[in-house]
Amino acid sequence: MNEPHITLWGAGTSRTIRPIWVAEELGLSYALKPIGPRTGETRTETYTQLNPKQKIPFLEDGGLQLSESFAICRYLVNRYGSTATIAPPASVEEQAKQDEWLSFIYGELDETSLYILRRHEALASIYGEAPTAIAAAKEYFQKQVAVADKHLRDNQFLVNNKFGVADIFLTTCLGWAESCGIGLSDNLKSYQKRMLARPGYQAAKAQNTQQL
Ligand SMILES: N[C@@H](CCC(=O)N[C@@H](CS)C(=O)NCC(=O)O)C(=O)O
Repeated sequence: MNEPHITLWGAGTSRTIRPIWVAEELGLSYALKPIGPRTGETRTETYTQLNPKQKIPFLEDGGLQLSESFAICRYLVNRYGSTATIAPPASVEEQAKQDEWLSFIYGELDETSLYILRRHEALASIYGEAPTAIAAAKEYFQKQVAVADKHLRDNQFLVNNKFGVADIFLTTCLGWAESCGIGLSDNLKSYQKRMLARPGYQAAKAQNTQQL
């Protein structure tokens, strides 16, 4: 197989680490362009031509150009995954169960809870103060994450008891939640500890926090 020619754009956030973590777990060689949010780097003419959304993360792989952390991670595993690393879903049903978790985590934990918190707490100077929305988002996060918590009482991982993209999304949301002052249950903390101990995560963290 030819050496992949992958470029990942974006570093420094809970979303940018997702594709980096997948790439590290898969043992891919990739070039990282560690541009950061709100630095102006996502708004340059060159980057805007690549990604008119002016957002990170972003992937280039040969002729493929892809935005959205969910789509990038899913693509990398389906394209380069193996049973030795992260296996692509073995069946349509397994893909469906993974998508169920991913949609849930991305929709309910990331966008509906944590991103609301971020916009109206740390980024309130841009998006406005909204104390009621902040309190509701914290409560909503706890209600939703309880579903994953319950599942993880009987399972090591989210899907089919093997590590996958859904675990990467949940783990990044748990860390993000903690940084917003949301407490986690002991069960979620022990799951998080196992995920963060993975060499793939450690390598990704070093890449994601490199000097911009
Ligand atoms: N739905 C997108 C969200 C991407 C996103 O909002 N990224 C933020 C950083 S975490 C960003 O690029 N902000 C750009 C900016 O504000 O300059 C994804 O999951 O990739």
